[in-house]
Amino acid sequence: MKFVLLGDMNVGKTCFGFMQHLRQFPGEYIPTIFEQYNINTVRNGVPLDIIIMDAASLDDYYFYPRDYRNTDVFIIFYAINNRTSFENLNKWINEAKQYNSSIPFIIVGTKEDLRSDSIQIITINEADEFSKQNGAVCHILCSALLNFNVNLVVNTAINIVNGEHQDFKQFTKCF
Ligand SMILES: Nc1nc2c(ncn2[C@@H]2O[C@H](COP(=O)(O)OP(=O)(O)OP(=O)(O)O)[C@@H](O)[C@H]2O)c(=O)[nH]1
Ligand SMILES: [Mg+2]
Repeated sequence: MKFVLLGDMNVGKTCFGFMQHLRQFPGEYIPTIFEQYNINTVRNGVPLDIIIMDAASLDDYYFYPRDYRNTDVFIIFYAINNRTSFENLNKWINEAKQYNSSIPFIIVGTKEDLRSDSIQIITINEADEFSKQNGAVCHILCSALLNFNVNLVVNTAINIVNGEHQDFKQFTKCF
């Protein structure tokens, strides 16, 4: 299966990928140009290879050839303390839809650990509503720093590909 991470710079895509891949939160911020994380897991007793693609979100690299071939699910990120990144979700949804409008996508709010001390916070209701209106399959909140819901995002994406029932869990809404 192949999942592609999209979203503004600095929202935490690479930290998310690292937590999946190496179970480790990166010590310093390094803007990404192109990374691919390969994860080998087992699902219902069957080995499953997952590729997570993490591409640059800097506008300068906008024309860097992103490899969307065979994408199963787009995972589109915003940071809960960064309103611009939330407003730019439209841009990333369009990017995914322009490639292929039938590929499902989920919206993920990162840095959930900062909810209590941020002023510009995007509320859960607001983001749930936006995700529902814009055709996301689910909206999930996570924190790579605390390793909270990171696995849930990937498991949800796997479930979507397998057409399995989505559960309503804390900080997760599926539509
Ligand atoms: N508090 C908090 N900070 C985070 C979290 N995830 C990432 N960060 C911080 O956010 C910054 C950006 O993280 P990255 O994962 O590099 O962001 P990115 O989306 O890959 O950025 P680009 O590669 O430039 O597109 C770093 O300073 C991280 O330490 C999180 O869950 N909580
Ligand atoms: Mg990155």
